Amino acid sequence: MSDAKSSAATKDFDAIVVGAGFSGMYMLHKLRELGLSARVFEAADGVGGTWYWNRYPGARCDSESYYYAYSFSKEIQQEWNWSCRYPEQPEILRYLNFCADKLDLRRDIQFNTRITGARYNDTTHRWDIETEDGKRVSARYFITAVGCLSAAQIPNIKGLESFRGKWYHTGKWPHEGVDFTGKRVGIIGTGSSGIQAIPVIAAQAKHLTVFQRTPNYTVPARDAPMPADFQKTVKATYDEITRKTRASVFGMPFDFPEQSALEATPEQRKAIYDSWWDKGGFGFLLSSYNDLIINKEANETAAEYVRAKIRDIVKDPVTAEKLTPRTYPIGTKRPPIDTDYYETFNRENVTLVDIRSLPIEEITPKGIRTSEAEYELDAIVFATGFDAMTGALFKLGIHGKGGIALEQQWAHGPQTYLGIATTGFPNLFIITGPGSPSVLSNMPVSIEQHVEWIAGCIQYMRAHNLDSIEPSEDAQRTWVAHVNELANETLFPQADSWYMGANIPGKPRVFLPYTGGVGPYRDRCAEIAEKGYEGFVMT
Ligand code: FAD
Ligand code: N01
Repeated sequence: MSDAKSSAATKDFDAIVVGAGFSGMYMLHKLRELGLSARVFEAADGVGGTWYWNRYPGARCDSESYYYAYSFSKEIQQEWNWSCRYPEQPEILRYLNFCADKLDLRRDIQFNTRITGARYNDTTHRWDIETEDGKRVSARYFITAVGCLSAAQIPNIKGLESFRGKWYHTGKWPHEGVDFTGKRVGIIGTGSSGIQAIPVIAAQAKHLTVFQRTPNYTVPARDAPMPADFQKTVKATYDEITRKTRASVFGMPFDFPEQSALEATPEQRKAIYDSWWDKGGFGFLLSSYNDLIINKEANETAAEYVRAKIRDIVKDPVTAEKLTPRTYPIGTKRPPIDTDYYETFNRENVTLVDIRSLPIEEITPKGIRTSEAEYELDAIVFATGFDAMTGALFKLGIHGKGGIALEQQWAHGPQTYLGIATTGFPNLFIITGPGSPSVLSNMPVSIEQHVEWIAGCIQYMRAHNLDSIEPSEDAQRTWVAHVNELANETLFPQADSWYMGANIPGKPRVFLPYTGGVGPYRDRCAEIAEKGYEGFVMT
């Protein structure tokens, strides 16, 4: 029997989900399968999450289309056709809308509704949830599907309000698009978003000035139309592809390489790196050698290869040097892939400003002033990223047992068990939370695994007449230590990345995702469930 009932003041559901991207959509589908009353709240006026918001020029995925998709529905897999290797944002948004139609999801999604408060009620043992406009709902299970990269980060630069031109953040791009024809544009940020946007904006704008704080290593994407015979093969072998992604390290259907970069001769290495550079995509880092992310010397061979490519591609040696990353190992910031990124700096209408040595001092009515010069601009694009993994969670205003705020509980870094749950917050489930593989993987694979695990857990609780679940303090402490220990065996902590919280002033420096791999993580979660949710306290 479902808890669903409504009154004038509150509506009660079995489960409330926040967010209608890949995560929230599938979660709703699974909750319905269990026969639960469920409601999804979504701030946007449509489904899609990341692909609803990130409409900047050049936005596309960098996981390949045939596995950057749901795998749970054979019908969806067989009916949907991808046009190319890395589809652009509108195509992925169309796909997610297609899935929402197919699963008839919209009738249980309340759009244009932001959740601003969620309190665990110590008396009713339910979650009391508040929307931005002051409406209240309650639920036994509170499931966050708010996305790891959904809280846009606009740096606090003096004078922004005085700027007379227009400004935009890549993650909140206007739906009607922006025409930069004839405009002088400045872009701040050279992460994945900047690297995708820069070549496209440069081709349109009168002039583009790129304000770069840290140079990035990027590898060509080599996008191409999806050959019909490949599409056919993929459709015929989806089961095998899915099996591989689920057992893999990064949620992609590739075999993990067996050789160390240090076992190869320089000539052999060059041949391997050349071949992956020519194929394009993440294979360069993930399929060439097995030790690039754990051994500094091995890593340096790949880093040096990319540095040489920059020198080859970029004609002006001063610009090439500015674009060359030297201060962190390759792959330790989320690797971008690109289409003509380094080549774009050969254009006459593109200027690169190194704001590490010549910092931005202020935004003026006319443009951006660094310690050296003022750049007159008609538009500024912030490609400055997100308050990753915890930003959107904290904005939910979550308070657990005894009224403790999640933000307070995690003041020194996230404390979770499996990245799914946290002590003191019963029946709160966090999809792709910190301490799970999430952003270190092809995300639909990790999202599906979390959604299915949560659904299995709720089913178990109902079958055993259990009211609440939360991690034991011991299990959580052991998991957090394990996550940190594994991260410290890699080179990841050596970069000032958003994985480390380094992009947000004052954020604790903790490596946020789980580095142990999608397959092993999945097995551990399954084992814990099989042992009656070992490490959890259930009442
Ligand atoms: P999201 O898609 O972020 O959806 C979260 C939703 O929650 C949003 O719609 C948001 O509006 C809503 N929400 C948040 N807070 C509230 C609130 N308080 N109240 C109401 N609603 C709220 N991953 C990959 O694996 N491969 C890729 O190629 C890839 N490309 C990416 C490209 C870009 C530009 C970005 C930004 C990310 C990319 N990612 C990629 C990561 C991507 O975020 C995930 O793949 C996936 O889309 C996440 O889905 P989600 O449903 O968990 O979160
Ligand atoms: O954000 P980022 P993003 N002053 O944080 C700079 C996914 N994604 O939106 O390196 C000046 O990576 C910052 O400089 P620095 C993917 O997971 C995927 O690009 O901190 N500069 C950096 O250059 C990705 O990793 C795709 O020194 C400032 C940039 O802004 C994640 O989303 C596409 C600054 C931010 O880079 C985030 O990517 C897009 C300041 N105050 C996104 N603050 C795909 O291709 C920040 N910067 C799939």
